[in-house]
Amino acid sequence: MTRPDADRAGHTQTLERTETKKPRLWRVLLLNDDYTPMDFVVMVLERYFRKTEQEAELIMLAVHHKGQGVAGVYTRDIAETKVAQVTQHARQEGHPLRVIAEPEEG
Ligand code: TYC
Repeated sequence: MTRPDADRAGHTQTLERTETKKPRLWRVLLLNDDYTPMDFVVMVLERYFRKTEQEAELIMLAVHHKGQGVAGVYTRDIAETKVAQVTQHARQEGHPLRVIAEPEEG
C-alpha cells in the first residue's frame, strides 16, 4: 500500500495544525400543518427550545403563515435530540407536527 502522506521511503510525519474548527451548526425547523393545535406548538417552543411565551407565540404564528420557521440552532447531536423528543411528544398527543434539522451553510 502506498500512502499519500508517506515519503519514498515510506516514512510518515504528523503535521501540526493550531487552528480549531468550530462545529457546523444545525437549524431545527418547525413545519406548518393544518391540525397541530397552536397551543401545542407554543408549549413545544417554550419547553424544548426555551422560548418565552411571547417569543413562542411569534415563532408559532410565523410558521403558521409562512410554512416553516426556526425553533433553535444547535450542534448536530443536540438538534437531532430535539427533533426526536418533539416528534415523540407530538405523536404521543396524536399531532402530525413535523420537525426537521438542517445544517447551516458556511
Ligand atoms: N397551522 C396550525 C393551526 O392552524 C398551527 C401550527 C403552527 C401547526 C405551527 C404547526 O409548526 C406548526 N392549528
